[in-house]
Amino acid sequence: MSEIRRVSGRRVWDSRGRPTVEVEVELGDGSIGRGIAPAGASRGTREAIDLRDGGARLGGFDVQRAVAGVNGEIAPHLAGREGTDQAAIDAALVALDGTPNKARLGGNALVATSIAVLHAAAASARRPLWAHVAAGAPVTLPLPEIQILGGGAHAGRRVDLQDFMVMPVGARSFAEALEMTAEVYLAAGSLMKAAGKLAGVADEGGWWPVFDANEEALELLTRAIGHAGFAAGRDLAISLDIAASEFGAGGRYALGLEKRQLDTAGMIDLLGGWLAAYPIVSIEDPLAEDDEAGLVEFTRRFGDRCQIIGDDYLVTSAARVAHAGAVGAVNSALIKLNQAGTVTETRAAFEAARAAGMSAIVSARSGETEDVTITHLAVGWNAGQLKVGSFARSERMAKWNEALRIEEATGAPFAGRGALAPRR
Ligand code: 2PG
Ligand code: MG
Repeated sequence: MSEIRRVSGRRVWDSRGRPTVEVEVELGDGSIGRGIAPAGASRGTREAIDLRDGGARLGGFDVQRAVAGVNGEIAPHLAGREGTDQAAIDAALVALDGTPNKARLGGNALVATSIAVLHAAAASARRPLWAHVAAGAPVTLPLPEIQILGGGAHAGRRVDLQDFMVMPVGARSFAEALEMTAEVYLAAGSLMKAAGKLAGVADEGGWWPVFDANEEALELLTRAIGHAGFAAGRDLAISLDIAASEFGAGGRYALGLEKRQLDTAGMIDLLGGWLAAYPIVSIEDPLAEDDEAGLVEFTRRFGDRCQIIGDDYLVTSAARVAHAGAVGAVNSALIKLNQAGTVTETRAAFEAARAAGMSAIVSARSGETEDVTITHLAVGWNAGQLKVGSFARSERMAKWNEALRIEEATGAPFAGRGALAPRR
């Protein structure tokens, strides 16, 4: 009775006010699941491609064709199939699309469908999603990575770097981690306001800074941790997403804010200087996705003391994660559902990271919704880390708050500092 009875797609709206795809799946036993596709702004070139209508209307972002594909092609293709066999459903979706990057039906249509099927199966088993995906294995509450300042493509490129985040490494529980972060978020906002450096909030809810140099953000963040009454490094540490593919290619990096160009060696030295001067425990995409030699060199020099995450470079691909592990390009993998396009492929990338000895961070996108699936995956897969954006706006807070509920319901341990790479 858990065969798929109904699949329906509709257009809903994301946190940037752009159209996105929602899919609802109903099984024969009446269980219903729902999934909504998120959307990135700084994307890796090898990600699954969202199907957008283009043209002048709605900035070209409309998804009528993707929704039509759900209702016209995906629904009849999945009807009658076993809804609890996620791997078979996802394989059927990939085969139906037929392209290597999901461009025909759209990564947005596929990922929303795949998530909806997963939720329906959990409902059919009468289990919360985290428990359904854990399948009896031990779980932990993830160490959160929370944005305080937003930059890069999420804030009009006012600073070059994209995410200035904190990780509450001294917290003993997820609840305490959020409370500590709330103090730092407030402190950062008031320090920036007092200094005349606050321009609003960026796409993921972090403060939008008016700085003259990228390093000012690091100084401010370190000061905000202290101002909130914490020890920088011991209680809360800094995590950066450089998103270097946004301003670098072919071994050249153009820092627009500081009006200077660096080569790969210059970027590595710049970041190495920051690692020495600030309590940084994690750096994502320190070099561009096409700069594998640079990533290998960066990891060789700093991988023994800092988590080095691949996002644009790995694009949640099991094959790319395995390759990166073999060449030593990063020691951690960002895991995003819509980069891969289905739950099964996302899980495979996560398992590849584990097999390569890397840490893993389940991550949201800059365009999000009330969908809280990633919180459940981070807990249920025992990923250890979760990246959702800032500590404001309900598409972010919904995901943090869901983890509070899971922590209360399970009493599961908090992953804490031990979740970070390098794994010892
Ligand atoms: C990233 C994400 C989240 P986007 O680069 O890690 O910050 O951004 O969804 O725009 O790719
Ligand atoms: Mg990133």
